[in-house]
Amino acid sequence: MERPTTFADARADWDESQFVVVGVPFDRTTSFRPGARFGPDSIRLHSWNFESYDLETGIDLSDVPIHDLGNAPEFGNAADMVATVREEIRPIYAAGKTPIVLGGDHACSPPCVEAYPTPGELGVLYIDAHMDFRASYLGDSRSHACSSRRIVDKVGAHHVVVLGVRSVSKEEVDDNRTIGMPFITAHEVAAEGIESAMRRALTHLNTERIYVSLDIDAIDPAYAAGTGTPEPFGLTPRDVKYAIGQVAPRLAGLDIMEVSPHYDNGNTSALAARLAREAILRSTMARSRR
Ligand SMILES: [Mn+2]
Repeated sequence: MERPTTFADARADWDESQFVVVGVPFDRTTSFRPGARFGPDSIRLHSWNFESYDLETGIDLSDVPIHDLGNAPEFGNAADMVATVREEIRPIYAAGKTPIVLGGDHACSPPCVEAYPTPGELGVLYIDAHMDFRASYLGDSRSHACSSRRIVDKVGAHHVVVLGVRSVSKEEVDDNRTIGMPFITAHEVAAEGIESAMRRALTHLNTERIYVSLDIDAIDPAYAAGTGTPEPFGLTPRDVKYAIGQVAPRLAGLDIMEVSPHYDNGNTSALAARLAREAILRSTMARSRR
């Protein structure tokens, strides 16, 4: 049996791999309850819960070339982390592979986007309970409260859609009046349905490739309690599964952030692992049809 310290079914070596799992055990910018640094290994552990065969797609993940690079090294401050993660992710894109990044707090996402070779051509679906649109938070422009703002800096406001948001400061709303980053609230998703919401999201994200950044707190705390800043009235796991499926044919990369296992009975880590597997499955299915 494989070491359960790797992501399940990650048997491929680097050269033959198509998907590359990377953990970023960093939570120094967490604004409420800490612990997301333990997310990557907990998600890996729970990934072994699942059958390698997927009933819906007919794909066996043991046939999909997945490589696990392990965790990025220890970090100092957020700026150190950003510089290190950029360098970890850059060769994955350069080799034509798809990064699957496990966090870590949401500060770990912008460097994964910044590492993309042509960020001006990349769309980003930013799934989160929070807008994360502060220019700076507590003196740190690399705080997890600023992550969508940093991504907008890199790819442009018209190439980012925030999905599932329901918590935002007045300043963020005011700033966005001039910047114009599109967002779809969790309340809108509940009212119109995820199919309609994703049609609207993909109207904005008319790029060839799309990166998905998933803050697990986008999903309702009833399903995903193991996170640092739980926010009621969230998306369902099926909403997010559907969103990932819609983006998968154009998937450039995926991250899953803010899983904080010490507030969890295991279900949040299991859900995160399953959604990472869903992205790999749906992307693989889309490739096989090309
Ligand atoms: Mn959040």
